Amino acid sequence: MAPKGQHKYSVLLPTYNERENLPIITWMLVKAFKDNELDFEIIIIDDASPDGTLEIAKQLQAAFGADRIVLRPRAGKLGLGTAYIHGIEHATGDYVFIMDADMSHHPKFIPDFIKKQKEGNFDVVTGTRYALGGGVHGWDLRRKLTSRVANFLADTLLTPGVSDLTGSFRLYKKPVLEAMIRATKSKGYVFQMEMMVRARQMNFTIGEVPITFVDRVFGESKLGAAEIVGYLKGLITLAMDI
Ligand SMILES: Nc1nc2c(ncn2[C@@H]2O[C@H](COP(=O)(O)OP(=O)(O)O)[C@@H](O)[C@H]2O)c(=O)[nH]1
Ligand SMILES: *[C@@H]1O[C@H](CO)[C@@H](O)[C@H](O)[C@H]1NC(C)=O
Ligand SMILES: [Mg+2]
Repeated sequence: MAPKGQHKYSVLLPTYNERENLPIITWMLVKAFKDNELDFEIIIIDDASPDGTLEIAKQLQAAFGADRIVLRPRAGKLGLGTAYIHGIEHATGDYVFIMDADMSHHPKFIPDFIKKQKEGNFDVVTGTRYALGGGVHGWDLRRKLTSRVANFLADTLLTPGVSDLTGSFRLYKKPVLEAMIRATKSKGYVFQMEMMVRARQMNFTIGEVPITFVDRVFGESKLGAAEIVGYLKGLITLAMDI
């Protein structure tokens, strides 16, 4: 158990059809926190995945305890933005990690985020694939281009002062995340990006750590043509709004 007076970290883990990935990422997260003697909880927000992810989540809760694994399921696929809002409502940590459940965001970087946050008492620490030695592995050319173009467009239109705007592996002070969420209007894939734009507008301090992003091994990406069109629409709306 973590020593008294220490911080507590809540991890928001949105899942949609992640039954193969969820046990691995959960186990690695538990290990990362325990090895570093940190207090934590993992909040799984499953959107009624047809592959039975929630059943797996319940088994993990039985194995690791209800204080460590918190289940916040919803009745349908309602999207990522609202999943974070739903998840944080019951978070008990004073710091919050947001990451993907598909192993693209590796729990081994958790201590790097925490170290960086402490270094500058940053409000937000963001993982970056595009600076400081970060990288992307396992993506085909099309996916790499999509990501680069999305980042370039966002960077040019929004000038947020963060090098990896479309990435989503981040650590927040909980009240800061709540304030950012309150200021954010979009709901889909643009949500994370708008949050960073709002963070800058509110003068929150942002630290960056290099991460490597590895493409998912199990399951499929939920980023299809509809999401890309939605992203572009959201980006333009956001650019006109700031
Ligand atoms: N709860 C919930 N999770 C989602 C939804 N869409 C995607 N996810 C999860 O969000 C994370 C990122 O999704 P992913 O498909 O890997 O996006 P990509 O990495 O951009 O291809 C994964 O953990 C997904 O399971 C959704 O509508 N609801
Ligand atoms: C952020 O900082 C700028 C420059 O110092 C200042 O003009 C602005 O009012 C600040 N914004 C907020 C929300 O504090
Ligand atoms: Mg993914």
